[in-house]
Amino acid sequence: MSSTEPRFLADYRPADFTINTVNLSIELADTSTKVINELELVKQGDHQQALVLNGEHLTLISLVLNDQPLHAELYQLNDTLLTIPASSLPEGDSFTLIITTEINPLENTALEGLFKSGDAFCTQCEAEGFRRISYYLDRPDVMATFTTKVTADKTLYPFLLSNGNKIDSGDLPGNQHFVTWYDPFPKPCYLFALVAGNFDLLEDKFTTMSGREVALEIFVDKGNLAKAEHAMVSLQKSMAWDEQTFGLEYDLDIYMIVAVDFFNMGAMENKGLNVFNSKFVLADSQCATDSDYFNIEAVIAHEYFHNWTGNRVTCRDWFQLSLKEGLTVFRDQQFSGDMHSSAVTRIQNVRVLRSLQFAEDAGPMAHPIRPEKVLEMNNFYTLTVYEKGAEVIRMLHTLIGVENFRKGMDFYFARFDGMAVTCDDFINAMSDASGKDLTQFKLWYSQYGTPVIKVAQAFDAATGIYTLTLSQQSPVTKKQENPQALHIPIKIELINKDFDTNASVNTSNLNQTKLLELTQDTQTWSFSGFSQQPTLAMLADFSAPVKLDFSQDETALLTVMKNAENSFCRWDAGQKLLMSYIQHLTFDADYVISPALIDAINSMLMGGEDRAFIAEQISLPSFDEAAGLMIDIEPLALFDAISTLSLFIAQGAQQQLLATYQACQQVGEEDCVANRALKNVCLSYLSRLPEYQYLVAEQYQQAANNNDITQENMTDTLAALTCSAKVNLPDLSEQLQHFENKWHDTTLVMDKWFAIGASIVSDDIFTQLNDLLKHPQFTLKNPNRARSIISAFAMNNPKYFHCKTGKGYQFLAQQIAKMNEINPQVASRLVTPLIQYKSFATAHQQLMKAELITLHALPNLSNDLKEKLDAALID
Ligand code: B3K
Ligand code: ZN
Repeated sequence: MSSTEPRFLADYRPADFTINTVNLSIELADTSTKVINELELVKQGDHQQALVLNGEHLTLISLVLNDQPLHAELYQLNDTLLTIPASSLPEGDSFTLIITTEINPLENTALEGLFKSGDAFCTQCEAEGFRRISYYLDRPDVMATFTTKVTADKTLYPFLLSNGNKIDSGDLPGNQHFVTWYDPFPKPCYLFALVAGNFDLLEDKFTTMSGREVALEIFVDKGNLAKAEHAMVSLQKSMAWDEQTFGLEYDLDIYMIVAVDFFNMGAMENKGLNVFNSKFVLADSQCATDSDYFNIEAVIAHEYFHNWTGNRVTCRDWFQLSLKEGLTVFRDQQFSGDMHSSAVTRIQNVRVLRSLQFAEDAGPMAHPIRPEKVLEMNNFYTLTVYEKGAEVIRMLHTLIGVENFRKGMDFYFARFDGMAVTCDDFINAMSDASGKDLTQFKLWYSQYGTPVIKVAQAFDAATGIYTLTLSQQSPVTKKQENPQALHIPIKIELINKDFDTNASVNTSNLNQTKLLELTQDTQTWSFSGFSQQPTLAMLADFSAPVKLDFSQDETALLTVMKNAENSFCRWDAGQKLLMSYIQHLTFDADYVISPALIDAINSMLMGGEDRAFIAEQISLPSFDEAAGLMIDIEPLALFDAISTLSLFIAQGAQQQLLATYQACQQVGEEDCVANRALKNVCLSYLSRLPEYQYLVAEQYQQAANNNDITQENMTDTLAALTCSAKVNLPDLSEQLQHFENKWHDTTLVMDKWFAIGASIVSDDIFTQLNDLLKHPQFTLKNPNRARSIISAFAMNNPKYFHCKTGKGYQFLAQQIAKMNEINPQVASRLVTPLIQYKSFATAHQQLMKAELITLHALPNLSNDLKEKLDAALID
């Protein structure tokens, strides 16, 4: 339907017309919803351009221009545009246009625009979904005030919601009723929302720092009220945090969140009316895991923070997406770090970056955080724009310091409130606030790929001078022939203690922490006062999203693990050590692992760190994290290497793993999340040894099948089930049966059940997958459910996804082909593991590529998939 021509950042032009006010009247009906859209338009400047409005999947009923019907010969209509030539427009700069259209929400399985989620109506307009509701200037720099009247059946849809404040409501004949909303803040149409349904409502309030009372309302499916408490508390915490940290206060009298089951992504920050995937709202300890709780809090915060970074100040065009997303992810990460352990939060963010974003940045869809060419905008809600975008903001924060950063935020809002701006505008505000020249820093917005930093060290014993030389290289490719040196903050720690003797090697007897600013291709720094060579801990706090070309021997890594003050460096050194074994074992399955590793694991387990941190320390790099550090990956050898290492640790450290498992079980409510995290990592090791597998069964019983229901816990249940599935333990099928019987009515928990089913490490997996697809509760129309089988298999079952027959790749491609017809956006996300085929060894590459070619030949190939397949299959 949409244009098949890409758009370019360089082609940005301001709009020829703008819209001041929008008066919408929407009469809801399943297959024929009527939309009356009254616009006040103003010509921008002196020109004779046509008015060109976007519109897709709309049935046009009528057009009225300045109160006169506009007849068909006076405009042009095609599948994506409504064009009113200048000759048909009235004299003068301002005019009104009333557009009446009809749409079919029930048929809308793409879940963009207005659609049905179960029995409720809801909308998703970002990026370009409003054009599926009415003809409009669907671009973020056109900002209007919206008045929205929603009409629907009173029994089926007692709640009729839209943005802003409720200004009118009433009953109508035929059991219909209406509510009218007015949003005083001008906004782009991507922030428009409408919801209609029959919900349970959780109400609370928040008093802002200036003393205004804001009504907080969370709408959930009937029967789920108790599960919304955590979301409500998270919202209140987010509101308080943004006031304390950035002085940002909420602006409307009401903040509403609606949880729906059918949603393409996590949530959406529509002004005053967030729509959420129910996965990021509903929780109680019986049915949600600790990471569900964490994620709910983070996503609630993220959407709330958008009210300022995104809504009050928005993007000039979609190429600037990271302006709001990178910044808002940075803000939610800081918030999570403040609410929980900042060290563990940072580690978890870095794991995501290294395992998924680095792969994206090395694959065919690699793009700068501000892309320059886009065919389907929805393809650019990426780990690069979000997570690397947040790293770029974090680097800025590191370079100018917390106070200047705050000052820069104040400048940004003072200058741009109510406007649609660019990433450069943001950086300029930061530069003005700090007095720092950020010209070179801006290259992070236009260059793509993960830079590699090469590290060289020298030590002169005679002078006690330690010299560090760093060189940077961004990828050189056809798309990026001559990458420039970036401005990279590199935090280092020079450790002055010997691992073995604990003797000081520095006259001051303190570790030295430095912030180096790498701005050239190669740069050297010298540090004096050492009696022997210090040990280098690179990239404290992971100060930049880069890869290191730096090999450190076991002794140096053990020194960093033990003596670095920076917790990230302590963790990272341990991961490097583990990774070096994984690498050796991938190339040589008989490689002999040093028993020193067991000592290291034992001392981590007995170390004084907090238990959530220890859990991160002893967790092996995931398949994807390890793959990200390799080339020509032999996936099966890598899978076996990780399994071998895991078994080696389980055997060698079993006593301490068991002791830790038991110790964590005995702790009460205090730090229960950290205790469960560590306990369950121990269990995953122990489950590899037959003599401890009874622990898995015991834990499942206690957590999922307990006489005392208050003792039941989803984190522990799922951890036990995951062990059963990974090791394919004999109890697995009984446990899965029990779980299904217990939870068949709870959608979100059944998603977990499907995901476990898809990740069983068993030669029967393809039969199992087909059975799951035929399960009465399976449907590709619900994105969570679709992902619970398809993504869970492709992401969590590497042994069979990469099996050498190619069946795993074929399974994924077949599901994508079906999904292309139902929901192109979800189909396009699912294709990620296949388009990264070039990182794998030749035999796998060929099998994956064959599937991509088949997909490329599909009839009705969506733009979403086409853009990725074209990129993947070029040359
Ligand atoms: N802004 C939305 C994402 C919209 C995705 C459109 N395909 C949610 C968020 O980032 O907060
Ligand atoms: Zn966002």
